[in-house]
Amino acid sequence: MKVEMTRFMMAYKFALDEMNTKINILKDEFNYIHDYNPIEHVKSRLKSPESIFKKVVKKECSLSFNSIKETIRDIAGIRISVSFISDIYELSKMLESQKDIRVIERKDYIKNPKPNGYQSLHLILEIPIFMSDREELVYVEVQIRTIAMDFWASLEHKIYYKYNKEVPNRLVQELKEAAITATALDKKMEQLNKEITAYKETTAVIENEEMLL
Ligand code: 0O2
Repeated sequence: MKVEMTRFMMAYKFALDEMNTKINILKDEFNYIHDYNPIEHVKSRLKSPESIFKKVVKKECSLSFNSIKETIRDIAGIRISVSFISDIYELSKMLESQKDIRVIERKDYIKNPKPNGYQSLHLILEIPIFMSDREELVYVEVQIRTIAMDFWASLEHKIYYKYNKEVPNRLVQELKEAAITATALDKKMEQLNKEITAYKETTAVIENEEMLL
C-alpha cells in the first residue's frame, strides 16, 4: 500500500513540475517579448496524505485510488498572483490553449464572487505525465488572482481558522467591505496601467518618427 501511495503521489509531483515549467516559460517569454512580466508570485503545493484523507472522509469518497483521483482534484495545486485583472484572463487563456492541457473545470469567482467576497479564477486542468512504463493523465488545480485578491484570501483564511470556522458577524461584514475595497483598488490600478501603457506607446511612436526625420 505504501509503494502504491508513493507512486500515486509521485504522479502529482511530476504534474506540478510540468506545470511550473510551463509557467516559467510563459514568464520568461513575456519578459523577452513585452519587457513586462505579469506573474508576481507562484506557489505550488502537494496536498499532504492527511489532508487528502480528511477530504476523502468529508466527501464520503471510497478509498480506491481511482475515486480519490476523480473526487479530489486539488491534490496538486498552483496559486499564481498577477498584477492586474486582465493578466488573470490573459494568463488563463495561454494555459488553456496549450495542446497537451485539457480544461476540466473553470470557476470564475471574479465575475461571480463567493458570498463572503472571495475572488479568484479556478481551473482544473488535466495534463499528461510520461513515466518509464506509462503515461498518466493528472489533474492540477490552478488558482489565478491579483495581489489584492490574494492578500484578502490569506487574511480571510487566517481569520476563518483563528475563529475555528465560526467567524463573528462583525468580522464577516468587515471582510466583505475589505473585498469591495480590494476590487476597487484592482480596477483603479488596471485603469492607471492602461493609461501608462497608452502613454508609453505614443511616446515610442513619436521617438520613432523623430529618428526617421
Ligand atoms: P487549501 O488548503 O487551500 O487547499 P473542493 O475543492 O471540491 O472541495 P470547492 O468549494 O468546490 O471544493 O472548490 P473551490 O470553490 O474551487 O475552492 C477550493 C479552494 O479555493 C480552497 O481549497 C481554497 O484554497 C480556495 N477557496 C475557496 N473559497 C475560499 C474562501 O472563501 N476563502 C479562501 N481564503 N479560500 C477559498 P481548500 O481545499 O479549502 O484549502
